[in-house]
Amino acid sequence: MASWRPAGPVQPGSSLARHVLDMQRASPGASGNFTGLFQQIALAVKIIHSRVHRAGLAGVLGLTGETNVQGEMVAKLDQFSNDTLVKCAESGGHVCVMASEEVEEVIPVPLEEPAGKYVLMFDPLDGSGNIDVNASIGTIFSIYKRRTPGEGRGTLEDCLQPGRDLVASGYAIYGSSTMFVYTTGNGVYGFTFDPSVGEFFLSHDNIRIPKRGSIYSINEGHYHSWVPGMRRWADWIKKPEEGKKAYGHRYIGAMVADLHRTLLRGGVFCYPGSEDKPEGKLRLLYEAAPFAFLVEAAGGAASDGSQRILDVEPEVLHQRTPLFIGSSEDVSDVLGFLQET
Ligand code: P6P
Repeated sequence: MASWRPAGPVQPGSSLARHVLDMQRASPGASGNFTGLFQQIALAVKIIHSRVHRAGLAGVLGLTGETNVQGEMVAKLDQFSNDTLVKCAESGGHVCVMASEEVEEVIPVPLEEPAGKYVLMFDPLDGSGNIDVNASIGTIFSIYKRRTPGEGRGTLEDCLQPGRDLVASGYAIYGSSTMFVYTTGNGVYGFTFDPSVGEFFLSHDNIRIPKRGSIYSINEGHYHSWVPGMRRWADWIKKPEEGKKAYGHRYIGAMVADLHRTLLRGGVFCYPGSEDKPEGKLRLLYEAAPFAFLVEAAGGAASDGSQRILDVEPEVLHQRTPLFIGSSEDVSDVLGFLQET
């Protein structure tokens, strides 16, 4: 089983705001900008939480009639979540540029706002296909330091950074309760939202992923499109053998939910490429890299099938990548099958 210390009783010292402040104090040279940006992200998540939890009543279900850069129909809640994150983070001088899975180009900071030293990228509402069936969905974010010199507006170059240069990443999951999970690379911490107080409180202290789990998570419906090594692994993982139990299968269809379970319980999540789409479906900058940073910080592994996700150098903003992520031994098993001749 995964290990994390259940936090003690709710108290001011266990709030997300305080935890981030302590993290910032522990990092030499960190400025208040980091804490300020985190508080803006947390505010956006609280607003999205509020809308998600009354989506069925607030007329935000359904589609806007537009399609996003991925060619996917944009749900009203996707659009609302995207706009909320932009509006919360664009002021205060913490970021120099933003980018969103929902928006084709980089999102500039308004000219009337000062440009900061961080880059914020996000998938505002991941798994939005689950909205109308009341299944878990989530928000994923990444924070980098700007790469371009000076203090002006950031550019595409500031966004195209490998995951190993992340300053922080995290996600919110809007499920039976809303949780906020983040890392700065030094431990992974989970906070549960208390709507009666309007704050997140530490509930999962220093999450560690087991070296091996007992659940595999993949959309078996794509089985016949996979490369042979992927099909051999999928056949092997569910077959009991001497010294190896058959793994259980779980697949929620929203990466945040599947990876939250994987982080807490162990096991492996795979979204491989296929013969006609070798790069797969998931986005490197908005989904794979932030989760790879989290899972590696919890002691796990994340690969694109041939290299660490965190070492992949992005060339375009909406680059896709195959993803194999979770317990280190389970990820290693998948790579073994993929690399067999
Ligand atoms: P499929 C949601 O649309 C998403 O981007 C991820 O959150 C999820 O893991 C994946 O796509 C699901 O894709 O092909 O299994 O429906």
